[in-house]
Amino acid sequence: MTTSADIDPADLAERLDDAALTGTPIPQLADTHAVDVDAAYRVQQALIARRTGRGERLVGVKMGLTSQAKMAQVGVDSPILGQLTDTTQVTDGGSVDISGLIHPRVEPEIAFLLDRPPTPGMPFTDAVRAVAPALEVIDSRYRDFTFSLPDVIADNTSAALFTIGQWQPIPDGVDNLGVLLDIDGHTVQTGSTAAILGDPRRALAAGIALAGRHGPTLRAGWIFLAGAATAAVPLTPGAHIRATVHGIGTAAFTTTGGTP
Ligand code: OOG
Ligand code: MG
Repeated sequence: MTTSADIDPADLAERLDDAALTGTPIPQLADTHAVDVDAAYRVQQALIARRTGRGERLVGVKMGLTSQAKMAQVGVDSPILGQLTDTTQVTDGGSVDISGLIHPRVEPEIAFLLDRPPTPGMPFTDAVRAVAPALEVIDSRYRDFTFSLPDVIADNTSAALFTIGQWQPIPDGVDNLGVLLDIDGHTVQTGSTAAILGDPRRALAAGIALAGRHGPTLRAGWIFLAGAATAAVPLTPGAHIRATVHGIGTAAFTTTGGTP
């Protein structure tokens, strides 16, 4: 077992990157490396550096594990921050081939559009220009979708794909909006934005704090995903997926591809 002082973030990032590129799951890093939370964010940064080096562009960040439903599903109980790139955004109403993914799941979310680089304590309506319903596809690069807190941070919080619905003006309240996840017209998950740390504005505050400590620097125009309000559901090819956030609208895509 190594200690977190002598792990090589670039080496661990390469393992995770290869797993994603080849669609081949890997053992947890924590099985062989004593990666703590700080070191795990360094691995995530090295992973994103590999991807931006290939031409991907950062377009935002995402919170993970901000609801009890999500924490219980994966057995990790601490909010985490991941990064979103342009090539992983699926157009609202579009279709996406998921055959390269390992064991994808989909979850309904609420997204914020950052109006300026947010700072701790900045009023929500100063930091955020618009809100939108969103879908996130997560795909752990670890075998059996099983991981520790540092593992999932290093793996860019299982981020795979995301879709943002139409941006809307900030409604009077964002803290108790009904959330639905529909697959092929059947509602498979129901929840409320209240499940997201009691109020998704707290997810923004938590994200600002995590970004301040571990990076990246948040920018005007970036997307901020607040984290799923419900548990995630396995994603299969040939499915029509829709998230509804009451009072805000819907976000949807269709999957194609062979069995993942
Ligand atoms: C970790 C990512 C969690 C969310 O919205 O809670 C996440 C995972 O569940 O694999 O994106
Ligand atoms: Mg998510």
